[in-house]
Amino acid sequence: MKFLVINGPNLNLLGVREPDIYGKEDYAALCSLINATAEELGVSVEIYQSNHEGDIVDKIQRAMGRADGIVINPAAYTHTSIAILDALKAVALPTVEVHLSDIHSREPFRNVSITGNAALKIIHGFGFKGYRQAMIYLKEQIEK
Ligand code: CA2
Repeated sequence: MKFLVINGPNLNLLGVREPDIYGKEDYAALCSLINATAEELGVSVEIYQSNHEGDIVDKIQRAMGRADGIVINPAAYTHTSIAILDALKAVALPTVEVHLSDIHSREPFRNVSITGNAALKIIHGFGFKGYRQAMIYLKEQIEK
């Protein structure tokens, strides 16, 4: 089973600023957790990060026939990107959306997830651990 984990804009800056919201650990630590979870679950994983909407759309399109499921944190594009939503719907791969912070208890513009309309589930507010939860849930759904 192969998972694609996609991280959107500015997540590469983790650990640099806003530790009160996103935690103190850096992006490399997040990738380590994702890789360790993949090993624990016996799945293979590709991790992709981009600051560019179109690149994320291209990556989702290329996942068709190559990945069994997607975990995505579209970051700020969560709240704006119909293009990413359409790409996720087009490839129709089981998808779980994850957010480090609790998007419902922040600014009103973060309360709505456009991309989440293509997700089986949205996990938010659990920090890095949310990625592990997302991968476990995704595997369960694919095996169903
Ligand atoms: O909580 C999340 O995971 C978010 O997807 C993170 C996005 C934000 O726009 C979403 O509303 C919620 C922002 C990621 C930016 O990460 C930074 C990390 C360090 C310093 C600055 C930004």
